[in-house]
Amino acid sequence: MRLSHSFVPTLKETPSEAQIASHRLMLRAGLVRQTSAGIYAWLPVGFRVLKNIERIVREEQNAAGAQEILMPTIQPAELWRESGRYDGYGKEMLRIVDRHDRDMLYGPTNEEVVTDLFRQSVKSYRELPQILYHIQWKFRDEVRPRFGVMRGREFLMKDGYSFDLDYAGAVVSYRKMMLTYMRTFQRMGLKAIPMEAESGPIGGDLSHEFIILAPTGESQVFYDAAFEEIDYLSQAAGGFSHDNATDLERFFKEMTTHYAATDEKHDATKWAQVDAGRRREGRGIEVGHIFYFGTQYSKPMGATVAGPDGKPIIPEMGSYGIGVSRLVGAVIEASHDSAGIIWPDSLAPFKAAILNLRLGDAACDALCEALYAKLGSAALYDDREERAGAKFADADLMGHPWQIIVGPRGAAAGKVELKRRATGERLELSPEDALARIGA
Ligand code: 5CA
Repeated sequence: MRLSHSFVPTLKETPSEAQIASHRLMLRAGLVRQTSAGIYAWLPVGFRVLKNIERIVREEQNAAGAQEILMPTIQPAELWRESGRYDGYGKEMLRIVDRHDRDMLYGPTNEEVVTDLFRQSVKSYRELPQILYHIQWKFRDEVRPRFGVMRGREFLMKDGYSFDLDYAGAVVSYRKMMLTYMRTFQRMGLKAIPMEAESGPIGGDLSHEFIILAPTGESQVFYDAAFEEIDYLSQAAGGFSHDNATDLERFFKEMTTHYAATDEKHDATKWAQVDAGRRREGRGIEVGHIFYFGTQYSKPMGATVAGPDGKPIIPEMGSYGIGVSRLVGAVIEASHDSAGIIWPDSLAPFKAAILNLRLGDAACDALCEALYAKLGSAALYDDREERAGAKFADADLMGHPWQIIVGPRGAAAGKVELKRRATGERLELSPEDALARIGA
């Protein structure tokens, strides 16, 4: 993308409405703009990050055998009357009446719709287990939308739903999703910790939140540093496979043996038993939440499959959420400095920025164009008529993992400067070596 002709409205001033770093940085770096309270438009740079998060979530869901579908945002109230949640859900639900006076709603979550899909089509025990997921916009009319996309009213969620024949099967699905989540967050450069949680309006009796540490988190959390030492992606000995119930059991045991709790569930006596050097405490942001709720929806909605003896079986269900749009803010909370965002390589909107420090200088222009031709959509080419200082500041603000800096002296000698945003390290290199180093 050429910055001179792109829709990247960066701000020099700190927007006064933003209370936390990620919200300020998302507005300043031109990732999003608010349309109304808690509702945001995603601009090209923010949209790229959102798509990168989606891609990792999708790859890991698919690898675990979950099947992607796309359910509607608008749902009929009828289904929520069947499950018994329509009246109780309260003011957080956006209720809509259509031209035929039918009660509709903008989905805050999809347990009812997915259970309805399932009961229409799945008839035999032989078809189970199944996990279905989608990545779709939700609406919750939060009392206090705040912190930008972290607590929005409209937000993007990955929500998955599992159907099993019995409790033992449901536990395997639950553990499989838990491992899938740990992998997903690790690929995003995040240390997410699973913590036992209340199940709230989703219901059920087994639930875990996935929490990352950041000073602006909404709850106080406590955990054993042992969680940070585990490599969830490793396939080597000691690693975990989600295709194997024994591995999943060992994994779940590991996740539930080490201490981890939010302030709601904190137990000071157990905490005191954790080795002092391994105690980690701070504010936490919830980036995912999983639930096992048995037949809470399948039973009232009459979803059954025929068992081996022809008798109906009511499937055991769970649901699994990841806050896709919240993660954009959460990652920035976990990874920024006073100059701006520091994107992890896996989520960066652009792998590299090319900074042309002397637009109009024949050597600078030629070198930048050649680099841009090589990098294509992986690069943001800063070809604006701006001072070098402004280009440096914007590149740091936007947080590209790499900056390729092209000035007239270097260009004349066939050299560029390569800067790594995370460490500040700078090297003078040939353009070929710079490209090789960033893996292009
Ligand atoms: N049906 C279940 C799981 S699929 C469910 O809705 N779970 S949830 O309510 O916990 O939401 C899942 C995730 O969505 C949360 O962990 C959080 O990361 C994200 N989320 C929830 N509310 C908001 C919000 N108002 N703004 C941004 N993200 C949110």
